[in-house]
Amino acid sequence: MIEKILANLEKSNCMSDDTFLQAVSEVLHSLEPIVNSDTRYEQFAILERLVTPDRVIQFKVQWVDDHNCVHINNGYRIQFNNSLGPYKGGLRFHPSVTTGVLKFLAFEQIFKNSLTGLPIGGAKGGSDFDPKGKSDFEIMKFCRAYMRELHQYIGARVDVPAGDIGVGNREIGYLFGEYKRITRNYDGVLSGKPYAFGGSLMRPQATGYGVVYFAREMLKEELQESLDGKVCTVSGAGNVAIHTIEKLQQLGAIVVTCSDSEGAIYDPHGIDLALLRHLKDEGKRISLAEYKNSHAHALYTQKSDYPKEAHAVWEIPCFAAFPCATQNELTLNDAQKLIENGCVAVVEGANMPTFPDAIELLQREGVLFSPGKASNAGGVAVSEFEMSQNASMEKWDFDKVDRKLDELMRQIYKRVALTAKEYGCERNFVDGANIAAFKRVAEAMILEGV
Ligand code: NDP
Ligand code: 2IT
Repeated sequence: MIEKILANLEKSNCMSDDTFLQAVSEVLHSLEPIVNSDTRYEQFAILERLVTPDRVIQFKVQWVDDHNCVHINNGYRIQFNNSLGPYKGGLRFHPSVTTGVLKFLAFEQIFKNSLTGLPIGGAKGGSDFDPKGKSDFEIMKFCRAYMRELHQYIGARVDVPAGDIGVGNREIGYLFGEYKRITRNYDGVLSGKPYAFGGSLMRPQATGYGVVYFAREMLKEELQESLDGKVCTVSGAGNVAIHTIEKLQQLGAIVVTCSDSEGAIYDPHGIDLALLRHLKDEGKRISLAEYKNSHAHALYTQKSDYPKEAHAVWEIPCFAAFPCATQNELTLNDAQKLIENGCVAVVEGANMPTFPDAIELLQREGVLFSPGKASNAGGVAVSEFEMSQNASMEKWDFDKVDRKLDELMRQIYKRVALTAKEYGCERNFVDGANIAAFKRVAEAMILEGV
């Protein structure tokens, strides 16, 4: 049955949907031990319905730059599944955005959101707009133009977008401003808002901190190990990477790498986070090569000097590795290097950063591997906390959000580990996550009828 569904999907999806097919294939194969355990799954066509988005919305975004030139971009929102709650998931502004990429992200989001145990469905959106090199005013004008279309499809109880690559606090602020101007509604229609108007404390930190809370729990339970004093490698230099590095450092780990789309830094003394923040502050996006100007001992490697299948970050010996940049950034070759160098855990901060053959190798060699849908769920969880605060007109303090996030990440780890054990695939956190998430969504889909 699984092979038939995949073959049908391949037939009906164009080549640009590669990442979507990759994500679906992983999930469906994980579900093999469970699909025949309940006759209702077939009766209600749960798998076929689960791999088909409820709605793929595409629209034109037209805006004017600082030199009065008119630009047109594609805007999207994919509402994949709302069985567990309002559609929920980020917006990505990056030139690589296509319906295929957003379908994979929205599909993954269904499972991630299910794992949180919170009432949120799965969605994703964005645009092929490239924020790089744009002025603050151009970003604002693009966000307003994007919201002129998007506002028709979202709502605090309908669909609640948030940030992702290229979309942070600043962009969400502009998007919210425009939503309010058009609709006059001051409700929690977006999460990740600036704190000044309805944002939650700790939302900026939540994904990265959550990744580390998950890693801490997994290492403690599986290996009786801690992160204190351990060398860790992180890829990326954006929101998720920076807050992963920050929390790792707070727990005593020595983080020696970071990277962006052009290159990687290896600093054996430990990444200077204040400098990294200075280089990558919203809008500035200065090249990481500049890191060396004040830290001559650090090594900068240009990405273009490397073959496609190798990444400088993953060649550095480490105890644990945290891919936090983008999809498909850790190859089989990289996994081999990590294993050779004695890495004991790979904890995904990004969405699907590890290639399937690399995951298989890591698992076979006994490296603990946590899929992003489990370990990066802290971001969307705190988004839901923000929705909760908005709905009740409350404001929670930092410690309360932090405590709830820590507790939620530990619960996700437990749910995933226990499910893996229950279905005979102990320590396979990919299968554990997919099965646990699926059971909750499938039950809701059955109960709500077709
Ligand atoms: P940011 O835009 O803040 O940072 C993205 C980072 O990844 C940048 O350093 C960027 O480098 C690098 N990057 C982006 N695209 C590529 C590429 N094609 N090749 C190499 N490097 C690339 O995004 P986030 O930190 O928010 O997101 C990072 C990952 O985490 C994504 O996979 C996202 O889906 C996931 N995620 C994000 C959450 C959130 O709350 N923000 C929640 C859960 C997951 P450069 O600046 O040079 O482009
Ligand atoms: O991938 C993700 O989980 C996000 N980009 C965050 C989604 C959200 O709604 O906070």
